[in-house]
Parts: sequence; C-alpha cells; structure tokens
Amino acid sequence: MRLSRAFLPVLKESPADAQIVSHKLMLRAGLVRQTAAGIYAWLPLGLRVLRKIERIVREEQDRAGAIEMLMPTLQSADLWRESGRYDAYGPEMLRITDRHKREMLYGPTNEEMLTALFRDDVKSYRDLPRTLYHIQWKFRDEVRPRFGVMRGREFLMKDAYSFDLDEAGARLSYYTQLLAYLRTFQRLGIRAVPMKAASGPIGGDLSHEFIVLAPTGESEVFYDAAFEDFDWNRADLDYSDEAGLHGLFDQVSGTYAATDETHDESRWAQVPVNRQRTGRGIEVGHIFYFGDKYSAAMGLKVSGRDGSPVTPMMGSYGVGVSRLVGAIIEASHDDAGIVWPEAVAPWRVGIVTMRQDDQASADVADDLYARLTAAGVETLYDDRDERGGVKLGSMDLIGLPWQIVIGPRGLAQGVVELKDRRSGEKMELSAESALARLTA
Ligand code: P5A
Repeated sequence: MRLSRAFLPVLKESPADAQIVSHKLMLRAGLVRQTAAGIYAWLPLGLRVLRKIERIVREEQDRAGAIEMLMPTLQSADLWRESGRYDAYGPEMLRITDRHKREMLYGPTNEEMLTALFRDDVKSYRDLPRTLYHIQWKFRDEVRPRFGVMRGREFLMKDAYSFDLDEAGARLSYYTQLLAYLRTFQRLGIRAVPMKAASGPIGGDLSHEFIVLAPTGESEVFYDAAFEDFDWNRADLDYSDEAGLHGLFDQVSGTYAATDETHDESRWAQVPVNRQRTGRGIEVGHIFYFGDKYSAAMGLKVSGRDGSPVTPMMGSYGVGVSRLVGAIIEASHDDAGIVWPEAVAPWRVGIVTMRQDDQASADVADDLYARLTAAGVETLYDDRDERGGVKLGSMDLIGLPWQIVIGPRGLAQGVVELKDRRSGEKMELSAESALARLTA
C-alpha cells in the first residue's frame, strides 16, 4: 500500500478523550474512530489487524475441530424467553421493535440461538459431540463504555458452543477449547493466563478467564510465574489424546492463577515468593461449562444409544476479538507508538523515503516496494512528500515490525537503513541485502 493513496489518518496530538495508552494509540495511529458512544468504525489499518487476529482465532478453532458458521446479529425476544434470560439480562440488552411490533434484540451472545438451531436439526447421539462457532458482532449496552474497543458496546466476538452426550464428554470439549485458547493467545504474541472464574450471567460452575497483564486492566490478578514458561504448542499435546487433555487441565488447575474474585490467600501462600506475580489484567477470553442449563430449558433432546432421550451437555467459549486489538497494544508499545507482534502486524515492512523528491531515493524505494510486494511481504510505502522526520514519527507510531529508511546520504554510500521496530536496532546495508533479509 502506498501511503499517498491510503486512508491512514494519523494524529499528531494525543486525543484528550482517551484515558489509556491503547485507546490513545488506536486513535492516533488511525485504527478506529468512534461514531457513537462505545461504537467504532474500523479504519483500514485497524481492520487489517482485526482480520489478522480473526484469522489466527479461526485457524486454531478449526485445528481444534470446531466448525464455523455464521448467525445473525438480530435475534427474536421469544428465543430468549424460552431460556428465561430475556427478563434476567437487564438493561445491557439492546431491545428493538420491528415494524410489525415484534420484539427483537441485538444479540449479546448466542447460547439460545444455537441451542434452538441444534434442537431443530439434531436428533441422534450419532450427531454428537459437535462444537460450532462463529465470529460475529455483539452488542451490550454497557453503562460505562470506556477505554475504546476494550469495553465497547458493539464488539467482535468469536463464540463457540459445544454439545455432548454426557458430562465427561462435555468436559473434554471444554479442555479442547482450553488448549485452543492457550495456543491462540501464544500465536498472537501475548501471554494470556487462564484463571478460574465466576460464571456470571452465562451460568455453570466451571469457567476460566484468559487474562493479559496490563496496568490498566479491570481486575487484580495473582499467578504463578510458571505460566510464563509453558509452551502450549509443544508437539506432545494433541487434540486426539484424551489423557493429554486431562493432563493439561490438571496442569492449569494445579498452577496458581486467580483474579480478585477467586483469589485464595492460603493457596497463594504456597506459591514460592520468587514465583508470585501480581498486577492488573484484561480479560481477552472466557470459557464456560454449564451442562444442561440451556438444553433443558429449551427442550433440546437427542435419542441416546439405547433409544431413550438424552439432554445434551453444553459449554460456550468466547474470545474478545476486537478487544484483543487494544489488549495487544497495551501489552506491546513504547513511547514512540505501537510495537506490533509479527503475527498481527497490519503490514510487516514500512518503507520510508527521507526525501521523496530525490529521484534516486524514489527509484530505490519504488523498486524495493515492488519486489517486496511481489515476494508476498506485506509492505506499506510512505511515498508522501512530507518531511523525513514526520514520516519516521508516523512509521514508529504505526509500529510495523521492520522499517527500511532510504535517504540521499545513505544512497551515496550505497546503503539503506533497516530498523527493527521492537529493539530499535538499526543496520546499514545495501538495498539488495535488506530485501534478502526480509524475504528469507
Ligand atoms: C462465551 C461465548 C460469553 O459471552 N457466551 C458466548 C459466552 N462470554 S463473555 O465473557 O461475556 O464474553 C466473551 C469475551 O468477549 C469480550 N467482551 C467484550 N469486548 C469488548 N467490549 C465489551 N463490552 C465486551 N464484553 C465482553 C471479552 O474478551 C470476553 O472475554
């Protein structure tokens, strides 16, 4: 993408209405704009990041055997009356009446809808177990939407729902999602610690929140540093290995991690002091096992192995996809701006010409841009007629992992500058070597 033709509005000043660093940076670097309280338009840069996160979430769900579908954002109130949640949900639910005076709502979650879909089409134990998911916008009329996309009213969620014949099967589905979540967050380049949680309005008695450490987080957290060293992608962990999944759950349960809601001082005291980590955290995912709460209330039954009716046991599993954009920035930035982990960077490389009106610089930059793009390296090329210093500032703010800076002085020596955004390390090398490094 050439910046001269892009829609990438960058703000010089820090916006006064933003309180936390990720929100400030998302506005300044042109990822989002608020269109109404807690509702955001995703500008091209923000959308690229959102799509990358979505893709990793999707790949890990698919790898774990979950099946993608897409449910609508609008739901009928009657569906929610069946589970009893229509009245229980309260003012967080945005209720809408259509022209025929039918009561509708903008879905805050989809337990009811998928239970009903399943009820209509699934008749036999042979159709279980299944885990289905979608990635869809939700609406929750939060009293205090704040911190930008972190607590929005409209937000993008990946939500999965599992259906099993019995509790043992349902727990295995839960463990499967637990592993999928740990792998997803590891791939996203963030450390999200699973913590035992209260289930709240979703229900059930087994639940984990996935928390990213950040000073602006909404809850206080306590965990054993052992979590920092676990590799969830290790080859001996496999979705088809039941004992391995049980072992994973035991490992997670046996390593201390809790929010202030579930914190237990006596267990905490048993964690060696040099391994005790405390801080504040942002919830980027939440998984629940709630048994027959929805299936029983909504009359979902399948015929069991012996022909008698069985009520499936269920769980649901949410990832805050749009919140993750903010959470990743909270966890990965410096004074100059965002520092994207490679996996979710909107582009991998940024090319900056110090003087676009210098023909030799423009030629080298054009050539590098064309060859990087042809090699499949996502590249943003700042070809604007702006002062070099301004362009370097925007490039740092936008936070792409690699920068190639091209100026007349370097070119006279036959070199360009390759900068690693995270470490700040700069190398002077020929344009050819820079290209070779980035396409290796
Ligand atoms: C699980 C999937 C559920 O809704 N039903 C379907 C269950 N869980 S949850 O914890 O309430 O939400 C899942 C994740 O969504 C993100 N989230 C939000 N993101 C931005 N703004 C909000 N207002 C918001 N509310 C929830 C969180 O990451 C949460 O973990």
